[in-house]
Amino acid sequence: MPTYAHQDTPCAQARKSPPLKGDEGGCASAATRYASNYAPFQHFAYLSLTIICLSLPAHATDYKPNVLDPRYAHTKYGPSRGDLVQEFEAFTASMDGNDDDNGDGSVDVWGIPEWVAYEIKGLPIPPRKGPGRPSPWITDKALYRDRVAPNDDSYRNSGYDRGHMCQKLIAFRLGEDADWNSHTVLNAAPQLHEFNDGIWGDLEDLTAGWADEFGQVWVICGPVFDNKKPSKWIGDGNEVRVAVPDAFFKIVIRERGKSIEVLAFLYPHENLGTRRPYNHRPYLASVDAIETKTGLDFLGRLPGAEEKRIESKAAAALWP
Ligand SMILES: [Ca+2]
Ligand SMILES: [Ca+2]
Ligand SMILES: [Ca+2]
Ligand SMILES: [Ca+2]
Repeated sequence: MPTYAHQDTPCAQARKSPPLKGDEGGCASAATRYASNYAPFQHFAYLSLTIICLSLPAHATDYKPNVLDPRYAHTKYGPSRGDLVQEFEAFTASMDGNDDDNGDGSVDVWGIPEWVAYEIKGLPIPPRKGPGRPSPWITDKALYRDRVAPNDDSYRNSGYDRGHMCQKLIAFRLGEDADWNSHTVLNAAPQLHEFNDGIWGDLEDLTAGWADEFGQVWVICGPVFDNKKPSKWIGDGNEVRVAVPDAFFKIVIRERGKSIEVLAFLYPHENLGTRRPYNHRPYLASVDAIETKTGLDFLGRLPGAEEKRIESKAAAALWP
């Protein structure tokens, strides 16, 4: 089973992430606390903070408090490894790092998560609409400084949506702060608007509905690149480049007694229609196919024979 470090805030986690250089902070809330505790310096601190805030670029949206809920096991069904793993209340994200994903001997940095995993618990009255969203999207300051994560600038005017891997409304099930914190580039990948607002959004709604019907489901989703090598990028000038996926996968798991049932989907990143109802059946895939394309390993907690059996076949139909 994966053992991911727990932390209180994304900032704290960023400081712990081993591949990164030392982070001297960057949490505005910490600076604010400091200022209010030292009265003689308060005026000076306030002025300084004002100057700092005025000179901050437009990407300075900050996280809200990220309090992890121990009732959730977002990575219960994998993947069994992660790059730069950060836990959020509503999901766990693994940002792609400075590694060589396609094994060609040179480092590649995608600017997006390799996977995002989350548990969705069913609700008797699911939310239909969440609160307002931050603009611009949040970045991780340490990862941004190391040019591993983009900020919102890379997406702006790129022609692509900031596609949520864990949907805003699904995150909102855990509250307003969880909803807010879902607007992080660690939970985003460039998506065509027709794809994001179309078949991808429809599957998100279906997935939330399955959680309500079956009590809980687990989701793992992320990008797929042909030959594990991105061919399209966004990000101009000095902006951090962000790879545009060729396809997206989503694996949905539900528990039935001691076993599990799985629906695995693989969608080409295209306009697959803009009207409901969508036909998701042609995109059902085997977990094996997704593991081959991504190099990730899912469902590692199952006994070997069962893992093999479940992963080898695509489901014949969606759940009712
Ligand atoms: Ca990687
Ligand atoms: Ca990489
Ligand atoms: Ca490479
Ligand atoms: Ca597996």
